[in-house]
Formats: sequence, structure tokens, C-alpha cells
Amino acid sequence: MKLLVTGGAGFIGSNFIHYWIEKHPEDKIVNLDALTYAGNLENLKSIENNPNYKFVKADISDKEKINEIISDEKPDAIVHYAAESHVDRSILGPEAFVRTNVLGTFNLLEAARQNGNIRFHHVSTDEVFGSLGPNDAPFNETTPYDPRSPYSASKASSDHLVRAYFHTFGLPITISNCSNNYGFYQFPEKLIPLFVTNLIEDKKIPLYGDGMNVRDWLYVEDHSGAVDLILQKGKIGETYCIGGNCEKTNKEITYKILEFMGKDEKMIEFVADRKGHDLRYSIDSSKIQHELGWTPKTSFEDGMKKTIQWYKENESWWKKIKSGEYQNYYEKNYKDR
Ligand code: NAD
Ligand code: TDX
Repeated sequence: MKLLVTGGAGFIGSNFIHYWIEKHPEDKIVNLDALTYAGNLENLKSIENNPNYKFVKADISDKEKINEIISDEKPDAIVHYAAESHVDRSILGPEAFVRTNVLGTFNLLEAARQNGNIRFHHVSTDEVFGSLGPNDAPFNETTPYDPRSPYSASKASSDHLVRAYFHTFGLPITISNCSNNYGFYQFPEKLIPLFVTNLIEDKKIPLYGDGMNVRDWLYVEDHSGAVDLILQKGKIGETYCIGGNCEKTNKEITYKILEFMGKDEKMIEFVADRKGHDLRYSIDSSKIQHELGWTPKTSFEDGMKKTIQWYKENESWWKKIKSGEYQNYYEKNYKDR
């Protein structure tokens, strides 16, 4: 099998590629990524010389180039992770979110359709369903869409396009809507890696508002396992909600990190709230559990311990990101390939 993974130089995509190469070493992987600020090929350093792995630098908003690559590579399946992913950036500059998440997804769908109706898995988020009150039932596959940030609105648009290509053109698609991931290689702008790396550097950690917003957390390897199952056994045209059954307030996450890192609550700095900050996300994963037999394997305690340990042991990885040096990696190591 040959997979074309978009956004494979980012956090979840690079974890997925490592997972896939370990689990299905006979398969071929093409990683298509534009290397925006969020793409870091150092995430894939240990497999960059694997003969079954290939990197292609391309922007999914470039329709012709995408069609050309897909027609040359002829993958058996496309696994679509590439996106602008950070909510705060979508508030500061929404345009890139529309270009990549909406137009980019459209270009990939068109290329999949025009090159033999290629199997297409679209990776999406629980944020498309909006914000829950404290006592509302969790989101599931039948929850109406109600996105409230430019990020979630752009992801919602892409989900609708993917479903439209199934109903209208018979493109063999599946979609997954997952909750907040954490783990190795997460860009240190997101809550957990930002707080962990700041604390290693003895810097304050900025908690938005009153810290009482709730997210559901899933260890990234469990997300990869779910996408693997959907690719192998998922029903074409269907959507699967993926969650960790692990709701926590941001304050709880913060205190857990402080405890694991032996730091004091004086390190917390309460800062202005995010605009339009969704109060709570929660996921009911019973469909994927019952139909495909998926359950998260990593407990929050174990996942957090492994994650914090990894950031402690890989200071050079995130320090290069904080200094900007990581952006030279492609020029230095891929130019002559
Ligand atoms: P990320 O920001 O870490 O990585 C995104 C990757 O996409 C980067 O490598 C970047 O270079 C690439 N990219 C961005 N724009 C591109 C373009 N125009 N063309 C080609 N490549 C481009 O994101 P992530 O956290 O790994 O998220 C991956 C996917 O999973 C996204 O679709 C996101 O919406 C979804 N998701 C993320 C989470 C989470 O908690 N992080 C949860 C649920 C769903
Ligand atoms: O400095 C911070 N302080 C803070 O209190 C940051 C960066 C975040 N927060 C809060 C905001 C959220 O309530 O922590 C929570 C988590 O924030 P993020 O890490 O930015 O994630 P979130 O906005 O929940 O979105 C993430 O999960 C769903 C991913 O970035 C999305 O791509 C994914 O779809």
C-alpha cells in the first residue's frame, strides 16, 4: 500500500508517519508538506533515509502542483492532516486558514477525484461542533455543526466539502473528528508543550481567563491507531468521533504539569482570555469503539509523564523552534536530494 500523507511534518502527521512505518514497514509513504512555520522535518530525522519514505515540498493551495504530484505518485490512499491548526493564529490572521483548510482541501479532493477516485481520509477536529455547557451531553457524529472561531469554521467547511465529494461524486472518503492531542513533537505554541518548555526555562505560564475552560485530551499515538483502524476497516462515507474520555479544565492540566515538574503555582500568570473562547469540548467515541473496536490505550497520567520526559530530553528540538533555527533544516539537509 502507498499512502500520501499531507501535513506529515507537523505534530500529528509526523507521529502518524512514525507509527505507520513501525506498524506497516512494507508500505510506502509520501509526505506532502509546505513546511509552514508549523512544519519541521527534524520530527522525521530518524526515518528520512528509509527507502519506503519520501518527502515532497508542496503547498496544498497550489491546485496544479497538487494534481501533478498525485497523478505522478498514484497513492492508494490520501491521509489529510495538513492544516493551519492554531486557534489563536486564526484570530490574528484568518486568511491562511481559509486558503489552506478550505481551498487546500478542495484541491486535494479534486486531485483525488481526477486521478481514479483515490481513497481519502480527512482528519478533523471536535471544534467544528462548537462549545458545550457544563452539563451538556458530549459531541457525537450526529451533533449539528456550530463552529465559532475562524479555525473551526474553516475545518467545518472542509468537512462539508469532503462529505459532498462522497455524496456527489462517490469519492471513497472517511472523516474523523478528534479532541485535543498531546505528545512528542507538538509545536510549543499549544497549551501543554508551551507550559512544559516555559517551566523548563523557568518562565511563567500564561493561563487564559479563569482557567476553567474544558478540553478532552488524547495521547497522539492513540489518535494514529484510530486513523489506522478507519483506513483498514472504516465504512466509506462515514464519520468517526475520537476522544480520550479525559475531560480536564485548563487549570487541572496546569496543576498536573506543575506537580510533575516539581514547580510552584507562583509560575502561573493569569492573562486576558482568548476571544470567543469555547467553554467545553467533550467527545462520545462509542461509534468507533463499537464498530471498529478502538479504545485509547494510554492513560492521561502515563501520557503526560512520557510527554514531559520527552520535552526534558529533547531540549535541542524545541530550543531550535523557539530560536527559529529549525527553519534551516530543509535547506541544509534536503536541498541536494
Ligand atoms: P500542525 O500545525 O502541528 O501541523 C500542520 C502541518 O501542515 C505542518 O507540517 C504544516 O507545514 C503543514 N501545512 C500547513 N499548511 C499547509 C499547506 N498549505 N500545504 C501543505 N502543508 C501545509 O497541526 P497538528 O496539530 O499536527 O494537526 C494536524 C491535523 O489534525 C489538522 O488538520 C488539525 O486540524 C487536526 N487536529 C488537530 C488536533 C490537535 O490537538 N492538534 C486535534 C484534532 C484535529
Ligand atoms: O497559552 C495558552 N494558555 C491557555 O490557557 C494557550 C496556548 C492555550 N490556553 C488554553 C486555551 C484552550 O482552552 O488552553 C486550551 C488549549 O489551547 P490550545 O493548546 O491552543 O488548543 P485548542 O485551542 O483547544 O485547540 C487544539 O485542539 C483542537 C488544537 O490546536 C486544534 O488544532 C485542535 O483542532
